Amino acid sequence: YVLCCNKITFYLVLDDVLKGSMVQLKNGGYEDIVIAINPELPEDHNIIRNIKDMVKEASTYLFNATKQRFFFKAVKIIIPQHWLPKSEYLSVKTESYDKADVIVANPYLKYGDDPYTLQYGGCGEKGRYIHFTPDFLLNDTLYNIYGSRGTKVFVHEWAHLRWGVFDEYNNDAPFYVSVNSGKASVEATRCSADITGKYIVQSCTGNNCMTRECDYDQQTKLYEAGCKFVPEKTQNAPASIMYMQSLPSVVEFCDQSTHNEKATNLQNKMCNYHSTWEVIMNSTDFSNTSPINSASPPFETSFSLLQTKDRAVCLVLDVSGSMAGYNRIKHLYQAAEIFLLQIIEMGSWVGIVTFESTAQITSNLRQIVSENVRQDLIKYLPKSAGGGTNICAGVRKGFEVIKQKYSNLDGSEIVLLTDGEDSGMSICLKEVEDSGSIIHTIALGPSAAPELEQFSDMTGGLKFYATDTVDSNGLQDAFSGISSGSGNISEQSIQLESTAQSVAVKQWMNGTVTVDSTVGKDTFFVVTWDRSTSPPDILLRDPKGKEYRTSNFTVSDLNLRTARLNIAGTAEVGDWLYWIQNNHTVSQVISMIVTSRPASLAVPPVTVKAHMNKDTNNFPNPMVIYAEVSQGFLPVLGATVMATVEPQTGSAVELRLLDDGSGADITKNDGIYSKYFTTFKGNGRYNLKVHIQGRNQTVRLGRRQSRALYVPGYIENGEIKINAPRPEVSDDEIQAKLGSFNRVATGGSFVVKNVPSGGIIDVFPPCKITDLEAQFEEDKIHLSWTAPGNDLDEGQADRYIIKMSESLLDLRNTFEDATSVNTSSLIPKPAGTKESFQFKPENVTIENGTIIYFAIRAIDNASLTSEVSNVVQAALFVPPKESLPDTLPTEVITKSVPTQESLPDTIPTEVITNSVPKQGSFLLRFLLMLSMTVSMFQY
Ligand SMILES: [Ca+2]
Ligand SMILES: [Ca+2]
Repeated sequence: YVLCCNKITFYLVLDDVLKGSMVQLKNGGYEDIVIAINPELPEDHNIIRNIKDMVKEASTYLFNATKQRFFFKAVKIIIPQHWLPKSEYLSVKTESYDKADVIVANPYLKYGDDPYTLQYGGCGEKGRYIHFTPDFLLNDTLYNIYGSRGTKVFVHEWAHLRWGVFDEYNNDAPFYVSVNSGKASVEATRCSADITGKYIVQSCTGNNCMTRECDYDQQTKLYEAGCKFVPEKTQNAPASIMYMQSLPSVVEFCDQSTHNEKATNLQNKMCNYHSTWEVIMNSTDFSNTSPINSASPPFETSFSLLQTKDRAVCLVLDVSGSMAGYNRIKHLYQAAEIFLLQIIEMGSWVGIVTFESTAQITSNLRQIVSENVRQDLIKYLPKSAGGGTNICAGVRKGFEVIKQKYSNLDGSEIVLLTDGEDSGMSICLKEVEDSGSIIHTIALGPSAAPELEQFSDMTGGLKFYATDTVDSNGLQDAFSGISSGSGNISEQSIQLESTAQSVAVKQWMNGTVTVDSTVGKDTFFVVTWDRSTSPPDILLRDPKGKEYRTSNFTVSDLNLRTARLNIAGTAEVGDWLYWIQNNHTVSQVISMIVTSRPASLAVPPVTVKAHMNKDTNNFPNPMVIYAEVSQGFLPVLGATVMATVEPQTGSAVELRLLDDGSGADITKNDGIYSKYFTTFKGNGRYNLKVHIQGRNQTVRLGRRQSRALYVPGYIENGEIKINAPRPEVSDDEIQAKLGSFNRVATGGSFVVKNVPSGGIIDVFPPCKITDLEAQFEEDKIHLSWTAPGNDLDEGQADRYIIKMSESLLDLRNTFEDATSVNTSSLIPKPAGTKESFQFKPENVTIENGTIIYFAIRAIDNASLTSEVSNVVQAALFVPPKESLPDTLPTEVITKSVPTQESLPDTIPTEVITNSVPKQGSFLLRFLLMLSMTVSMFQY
């Protein structure tokens, strides 16, 4: 481990390709940026016009902010299918709403129009998407709040998305104590520290608002609640875009010279107290380009408008001889039947092709307009296997089927399943890449062609891998994961359960599936078994006690071993209990799969997206598993999220993902559940599946991070102009009554390389501690943090090293040289446990203005050491008496109100008290020192 860090070192190896995104960087110009308009938005061409204006303006601003290096060259805008067609609209090819870089959509609960970027990787890792509301794009009065859309906001969000930098403000820790030449002061969390302004609190009665300077809070020793840093509108500080993008003078990112490493913000915490510009300079975008010698971008941004059309899918299914083994052809039938009967959306077009040495069309393209069409289609699913494997023949035949309806392949989808190798696969790679069709691949068993995923990678398709292990439901889950990427969530099928187990003779498989109020239409319970020719004994009981038995289930063909129950109307909300008995003469695997669709257009369903941090991993890099649980863009908190990672060989690994802001999880309570994955069982394909369970009272909704700063107001020519407060939703709304719910989601497949054969030695150190906190307790320091493990966030570390220093950067740069804290009595707890450690710092005189920084590392039993933790500050600060503003002049001002629907009439009243103890007597002063809760930060 290299300790000294004059250059930025990142633990996680960065992805070359943003997941899903197809953005390309050529000679400094970003091309193929996809901005998608949500299919539910009504037709409004001002949205398109304003997107164009925004990106064009942003291009010049970005060009200058990056010192003539980057600009926006070409953008595609996806237009909803229901908007009236126009001749200038091209058709969507491999682009989709789900993979878009920027989405324009209404939130489910309206709580303002803060633009944000969904970002949950580490420093320097790309984000998922930028979300703008239509109001943000249409309402020009919001300029006062966020600054101009193009020149300010889009670049702020792009930096989150593309370069993985973080906000330099912090609504949760807006102030910190700073000492300059022995004098302590409370400062606003900002970058650069050169930005000037005043600390103002406002209170309003009706439309009359009073402002005054902020008091100190005697508890926190910082400014009182409600206090805002209000900047001077006119000033000289050019940085930073990641702090207050709206300030007119701001045209740069904070760099090494302007960076404020003391600010208690996410940028410092996540990026080791490095500036945003240093992180951008460390990106592959930066190293792959050179500055452009011109005063403005060499090209104006060009736009193409793409309109979505009906979904058209062709199943291209391998029926070669090897498909006869391991019951593969039967499992394929069971899984494809689920796709045709339960998953594919109404109105879509579907065809079926089978292939071995040659390919055959078994069903022409047909539109799903009724249950009858679905039932018809399953008759054409293959039931027998034989022959060789010619993947290209299959894909070409699939293209032929699509062309029965469409003149080109643009936007169509192929679901390509194979279990075999095919040396001739490469001959159609180029053809596939240029086709305009999206290829989803399903690799079945250990011998499926290793090149298969190239088809998905080239066309933006999904990738799945299923083993022959019967009780993992791999194929069913793969087919269930192929729902439309159109963003039309109200039509999509949602998987509530997928579980299987081996059941001994006469034994039972019991379980509960919760149907929540956001789903319930088109609900199917599917039971499969793998040996007997008659179904097991099924008893299913709905929440009202109504019972369904085997005889209520439909069994179309006993050889295919599937029993299916479709619940009429909307399924009862609540717990559905099932008992299934194996009545066969030997044990067999029984599975239960439940799918449903949203109950209504008005309420978005709870959805889950799961994925790994990358598709291909080289050992010994660790991987991270993510599950994003949300309802209409709002994060769903408090769910139990279990991930199952199944390798090509060896048994599956189960892990619990957490949203606790420690280990791999960068933000607590953002609905992104994360965990490191290090249990590599060899090379080859792996698949990921997550089970999510929400229980009563544990689920609530939170806010998004990585937003553009909502400016509280400005000081203009000495006059304080406060903006209307940002709209807040009430606690009642935020604590949405979701009740209980169940979800299952597949996270697709990934490939692991370079795992050494034989025994694996320990290569994983404990993970970096990111939530260290410090507190003064009398004359002692109290530190707390979440324990890392032996291997990142798994297991148990061996010991800790804690260091202290009066310099933050010394701790970061030369941790080993700093003063040690005696940790001999400190024994690490298991990963994920809260640690607490108290000690009396030696040789330190603690007086007003004393700041001590702390950092920690963990070491495992193989002497592997974690990275240096976040650096925390313990500051002793007695607020200056003379600044207590008993008699400050107050001024009455008029609110400059942005037109937002849900603005409250009055600002929530802050309780403002001046209960500062007088600092007269020595005794009182002494007590005050002792009781000082020293300001503490986790940044
Ligand atoms: Ca999280
Ligand atoms: Ca280890």
